[in-house]
Amino acid sequence: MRLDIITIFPKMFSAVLDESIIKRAQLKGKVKIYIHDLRSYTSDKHRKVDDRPFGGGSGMVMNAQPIFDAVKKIKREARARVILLCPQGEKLTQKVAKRLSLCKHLILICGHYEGVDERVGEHLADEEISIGDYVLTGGELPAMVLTDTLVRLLPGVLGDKNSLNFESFEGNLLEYPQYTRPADFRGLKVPDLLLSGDHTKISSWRQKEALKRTKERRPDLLRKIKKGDK
Ligand code: 9D3
Repeated sequence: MRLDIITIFPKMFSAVLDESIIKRAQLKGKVKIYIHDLRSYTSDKHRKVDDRPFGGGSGMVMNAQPIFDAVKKIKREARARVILLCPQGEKLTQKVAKRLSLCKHLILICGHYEGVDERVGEHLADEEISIGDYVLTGGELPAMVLTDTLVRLLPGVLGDKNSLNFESFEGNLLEYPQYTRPADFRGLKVPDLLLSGDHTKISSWRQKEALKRTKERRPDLLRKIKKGDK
């Protein structure tokens, strides 16, 4: 997979993308990630990338020109699906991530300020994605969240743990409680059953706990399972 990310804050990305699993995925050649500074595409002599909204109102709106030109230049090298990260987009779910993880090449556009000129969403982006119903200061963190969830789905990035069966289960039930050593931490004990070595019992305990937690904390997920959603 190739990812091109267009942003006015290119420095924000290295702390996330150059560490841990995403770093390893890049080194293994599973994903190529290119960060593009939007300012280098502006035709404005002061390198401006935003302006006041037509019709008035507070805040600034990002200009269409540098974004259109950046995408055009990137697409000259290879065709790609263009995604605008914005609060009005389709909410990112594991299902959306799986669909996008099948794309060979994505261009991610990070908005900032009060928003992006509507013509970007209407005439340039193939789709718009939000990461949830809360207000951020820009699309950079959402682009990193999307990148993270896509990269871990690419074949060969995680181990064989990453099977589709396992993932569809994981997507709709919360995980069972996990413990590691010591078995007694300052008087707080690990359930005896987990120390028993009886894997049949352990497995059914985990299933029961996962279901119990999901009922308590995320009943919406159980309704989804009943409807056959993934
Ligand atoms: C004035 C109305 N605001 C919309 C709720 C304007 C606005 C707020 C924040 C416009 C852009 C932003 C910056 N956020 C994003 O670009 C963004 C975002 C988000 O704020 N929440 C969840 N997902 C995303 S994806 C991009």
